[in-house]
Amino acid sequence: MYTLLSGLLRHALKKDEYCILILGLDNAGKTTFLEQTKTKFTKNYKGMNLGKITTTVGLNIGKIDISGSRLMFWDLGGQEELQSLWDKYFAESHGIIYLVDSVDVDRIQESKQAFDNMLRSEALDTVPLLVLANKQDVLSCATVLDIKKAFHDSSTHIGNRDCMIRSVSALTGQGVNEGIEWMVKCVQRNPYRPPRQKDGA
Ligand SMILES: Nc1nc2c(ncn2[C@@H]2O[C@H](COP(=O)(O)OP(=O)(O)OP(=O)(O)O)[C@@H](O)[C@H]2O)c(=O)[nH]1
Ligand SMILES: [Mg+2]
Repeated sequence: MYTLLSGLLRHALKKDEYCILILGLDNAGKTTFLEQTKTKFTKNYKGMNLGKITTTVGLNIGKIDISGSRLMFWDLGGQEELQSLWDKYFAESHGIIYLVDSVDVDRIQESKQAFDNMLRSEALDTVPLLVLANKQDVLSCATVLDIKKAFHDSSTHIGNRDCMIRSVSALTGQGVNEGIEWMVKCVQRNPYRPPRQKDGA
């Protein structure tokens, strides 16, 4: 009886867990986005000062619970020499959040190139993609439409997976909730990448 009850309890406490990679060039705002996400979705979370985040050399990990699921985030460093490490994480990922620095218009093509390289990996087939035009709090930034145009011919690699581009400010938090809520719906309905089962604690 005890074994049955404890087994049922363990089952009830299990959570579907999805791994979301946060990618983009260095300085795009990935770590700021992760910290903002944790702040918004974790009660009483006291994270680091968003204005004091420095470049990521390895990776940052974070988790939130949302809509009955757990999202595990892996925020990888975006510097050129670190981009070759991204594909080590592709096979285990359920979703990609790709940040573009809308202020640094000189690097938008470089960002598109890194995006296309990433999409060439078959390990990412069927994985939902959320492209975020970040730093929209800065008046002089490129608009979502500008970024859409710049990334237009990448659509040939996208196929029929869920894909969305939207504006965000990781610093002020504008658009962060909507982006995360979109992503959780996509990973939950994607039949090709079932979740991992983890203890809910
Ligand atoms: N104005 C503005 N600045 C931002 C925003 N998001 C990030 N930043 C700034 O951009 C700089 C880089 O942010 P990070 O979060 O470290 O960027 P990253 O993509 O993690 O960079 P790497 O770790 O080097 O790959 C920091 O000075 C942030 O404060 C934003 O939405 N608006
Ligand atoms: Mg970083």
